[in-house]
Amino acid sequence: MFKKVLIANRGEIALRVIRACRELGIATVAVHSTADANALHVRFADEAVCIGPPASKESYLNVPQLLSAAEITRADAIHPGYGFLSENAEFAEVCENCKIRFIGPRPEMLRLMGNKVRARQAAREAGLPLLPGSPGTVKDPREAEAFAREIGFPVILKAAAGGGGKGMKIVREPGALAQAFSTAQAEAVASFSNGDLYIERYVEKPRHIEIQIVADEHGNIVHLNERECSVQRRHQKLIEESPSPALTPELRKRMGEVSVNAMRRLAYNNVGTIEYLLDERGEFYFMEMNTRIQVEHPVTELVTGVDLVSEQIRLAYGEPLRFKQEDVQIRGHAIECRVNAEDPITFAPWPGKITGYSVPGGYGVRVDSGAYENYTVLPYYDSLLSKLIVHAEDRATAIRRMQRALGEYVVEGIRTNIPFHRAALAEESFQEGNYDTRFVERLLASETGSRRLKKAVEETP
Ligand code: MV4
Repeated sequence: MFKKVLIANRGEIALRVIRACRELGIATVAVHSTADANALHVRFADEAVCIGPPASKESYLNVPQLLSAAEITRADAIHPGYGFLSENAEFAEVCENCKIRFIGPRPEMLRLMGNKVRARQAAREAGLPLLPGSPGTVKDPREAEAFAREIGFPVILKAAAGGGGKGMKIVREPGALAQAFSTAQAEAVASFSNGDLYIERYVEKPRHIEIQIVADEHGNIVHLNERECSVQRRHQKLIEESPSPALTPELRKRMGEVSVNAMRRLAYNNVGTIEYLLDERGEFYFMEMNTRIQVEHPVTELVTGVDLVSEQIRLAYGEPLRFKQEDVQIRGHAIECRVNAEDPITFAPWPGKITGYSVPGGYGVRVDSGAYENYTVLPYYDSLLSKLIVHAEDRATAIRRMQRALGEYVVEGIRTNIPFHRAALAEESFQEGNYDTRFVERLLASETGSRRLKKAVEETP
């Protein structure tokens, strides 16, 4: 097994990786910016190296600094966590060239899935269902219009280098195509320095369902069922759950099987997630693939009993998967609420010092967080403060447990979105499991939703 792993990340995911390493008997190296000197991942790791000033570009994204830190500490592997360099093919390549194992898929897999047009082509060749759309990039509005007439309106223009909704434009009629094309292209150039666009049929009220994959270096591939991630705002997930209330056992089996078959054809390795859109008719379509451990991995861990981070590290070392598809079962239900340091109504980031802090606990409650009393939430990084995850025998019990846990959570000195989560869990559509990607938008626009949210803000001490 690896002797020493450097964690090229911060916050709760750095802690999560350190914990897995400790249980595997692997020494750990934390890296941190000057602003993160007091962070928990720095304290919990065996060693820590300061890699630069607060700005991510100069620290957590600073490849030469990270490699120097790995070399002086003699780390034999780097775990990138999520975000930052986790899906950066060049970084993964540089690690391998320096004889440091990158804990993740091979660089070419990161490169393939990083380009949404190439990923879409690879997915089709691997047998995954796609929405009708352009087979490659569309050069100009004229070509886009030709495809749109073939597909039928509404259509959506997406950036080849995109993901996360940037450079995306919905087009409802032929007359709006030219303008949408130039706006999407300009956005894509500004965000990714790549203006390539492709076009697809637009699905009005999709659910976001993703399948978790684990694959070893010996051709064994298993799926760990789905996560339902439809509760999002501006492409930021807020609540995830597993299993999805939208899937029948038959659909779950089918989505799992086509995903595994596709990953076999691509010779995928390590952990990964295939994102699908599920339409109102129960048809699913490949959207994109994430080649990293994801924020919401704990819901899968709780219902399958698989320690995904530990498994990921073993897989990167070359160990075979220790279970088969038949061994994977669904035990109960898990829900995750992302607790962000932000205003619960405007969603504006709210960094600052946490003056009072008490975390929920008890049966079936897990909190993954780098926060503690007197910790200062920094303005330089994302606003995720904590992941509150519950596990119960069924969905109704899990919802009640989450409501109980949210009620126990005390965070003083800053604002958090805990009141938003209380309002969301109280929604009938959430409780019935009858929601889609427009859920948050509807909650905020509705009389009962906004009233509940205001009340939850007042009731949160
Ligand atoms: C779509 C779509 C509807 N139809 N594609 C959003 C982010 C990017 N990964 C893809 N996204 C979407 N693609 C077609 N053909 C709707 C979305 C979408 C969405 C998807 C998943 C979760 C939340 C979403 C919120 C708005 C739009």
